[in-house]
Amino acid sequence: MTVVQRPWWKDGVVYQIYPASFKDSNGDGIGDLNGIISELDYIRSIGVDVIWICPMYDSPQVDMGYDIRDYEDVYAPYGTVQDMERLINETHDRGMRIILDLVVNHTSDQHKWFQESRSSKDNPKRDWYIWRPARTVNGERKPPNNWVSNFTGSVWQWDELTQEYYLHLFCPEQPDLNWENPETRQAIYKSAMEFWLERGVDGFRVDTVNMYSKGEMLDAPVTDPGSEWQPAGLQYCNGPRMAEFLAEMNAVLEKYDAMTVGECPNTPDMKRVLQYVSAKERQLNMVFQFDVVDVGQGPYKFQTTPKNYTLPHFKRAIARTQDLIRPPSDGWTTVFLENHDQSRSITRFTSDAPEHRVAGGKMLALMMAALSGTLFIYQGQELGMTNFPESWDMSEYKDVDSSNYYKMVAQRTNNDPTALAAAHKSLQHLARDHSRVPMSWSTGPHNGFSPPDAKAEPWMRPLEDANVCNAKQQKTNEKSVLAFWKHMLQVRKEYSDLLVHGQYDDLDVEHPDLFVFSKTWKGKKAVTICNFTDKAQALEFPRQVRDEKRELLVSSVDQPGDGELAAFEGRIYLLA
Ligand code: TEU
Ligand code: CA
Repeated sequence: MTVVQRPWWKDGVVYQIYPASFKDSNGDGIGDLNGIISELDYIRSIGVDVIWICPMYDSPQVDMGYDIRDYEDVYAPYGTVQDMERLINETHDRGMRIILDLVVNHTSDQHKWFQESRSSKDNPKRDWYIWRPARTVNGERKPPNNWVSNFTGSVWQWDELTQEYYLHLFCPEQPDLNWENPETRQAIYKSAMEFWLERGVDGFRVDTVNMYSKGEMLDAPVTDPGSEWQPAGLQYCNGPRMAEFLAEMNAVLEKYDAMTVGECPNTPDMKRVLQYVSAKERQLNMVFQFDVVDVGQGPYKFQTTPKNYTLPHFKRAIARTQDLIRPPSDGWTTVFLENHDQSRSITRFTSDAPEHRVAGGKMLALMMAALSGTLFIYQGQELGMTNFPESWDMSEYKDVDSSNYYKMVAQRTNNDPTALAAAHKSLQHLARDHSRVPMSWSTGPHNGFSPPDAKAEPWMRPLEDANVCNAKQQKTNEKSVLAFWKHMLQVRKEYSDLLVHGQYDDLDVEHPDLFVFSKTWKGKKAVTICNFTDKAQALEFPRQVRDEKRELLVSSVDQPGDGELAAFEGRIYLLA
């Protein structure tokens, strides 16, 4: 089989849509498929090639659709399968492609497979999920191991009816499928993949893809002595049968020329990541590593304070993802700073102070457009949307991840007000909720997310700053973050050899304020320089490129100074 050097998914720019929060067409306060269809021209105008739709499947929404009840149906408030068919066609009509979220590590506990599985020990689908008897420790019933779930508490849920535990790496309402069972795997391919591939989708973002093979499920070492349940991500990710499962899955995907981008948490071993993305291994086209978005996080994601990292930390994380394509690698990589599991990048990595947010948003756009790999933009990022403010109280946080964390802190500290204030503060910085607020479309009622005469309030509170940050106003403002993104995506296309495919080198990893990196491609070279501080900095190039002749390709500010970079200014130079 010949390997295509530039398949469509390498140069493509992907725009991620969170259906609940993108656009509400019928005024029930929840985004929907008709809302997405109505904004396809807007999306196209940004310069995007592919849209990725977060789970729109039938679901009880314990984890916002990552708990799927029926792969072959659509969550009713979002629309119907017919609406999806229309969305697929309308996307294709505009020359774009569409990928869906493939969530097959687990289902909802309301999926009919699980309903059958839990009904009796000898049900034919019993083995489709992961059931284990209890351990007895000092006469007490205990789960089979000590693993902590991604949303706090044990990964094991006791089921009274059949007197066994089942495994759930996420919520108890998200039981893990048993990938060891070949019949289960075939059912997954048919229901979750082929059903939609037959309807024309162009690929999948593959949720928690490295968790399918769980290995021996032994106790994890105690790294959190205050808890009975221990982090075990390094054990349940990247298990022994991953390559085999992915090869099997790929046989289905290749029939449709479908692309895959796999979510790849808990994988510090770069050799492992390289295997997943290597072209000749044929496992996944590319992955989302967590290196960059984990910068500044504590041992448990939220156990930290805002901006608890240095610029060299950030640069080293970027280097780890960029190095995936360094020769002799035949792999591919991704560029992203945001998604529905992350708070906003301007807040995290620059400054969301009113005087800096536009500059910060533009600089990050420039930096991302200059990095190699497939570029992913999350809805609202193109407008420079930021986190919601500290003044919003805990009732505005709707995500199970946030509320479980807050409850855990309350329980562990006996409701200590200082600890709870710290928990609130870290959530204000890192909670998944910040990316899930309604899109700010205009200054109208509900920020234009719902129609003016909507019968219900939006499911999450809209941001208060739509007067300075909304799509309608930015479309006609050439100085807007949106206008700059459009420009950068054009620049990226025009110089795709260097910017999308070039080899990355950090020119001064230890510099605490400036991020300077080069991209090279067959004798051509570009240098990107970004000022990550809120003050002007002298424009000084590292020795490797100091004496080279250079021509300014683009700056993120209107009037770039001669010997100085403005606060949060980025530039790309072409070297002669
Ligand atoms: O996320 C899986 C994941 O590993 C994390 O990013 C997760 O969100 C984090 O541990 C919580 O702090 C995927 C989805 O992107 C996420 O939205 C789902 O909640 C999760 O899988 C379960 O399907
Ligand atoms: Ca709606």
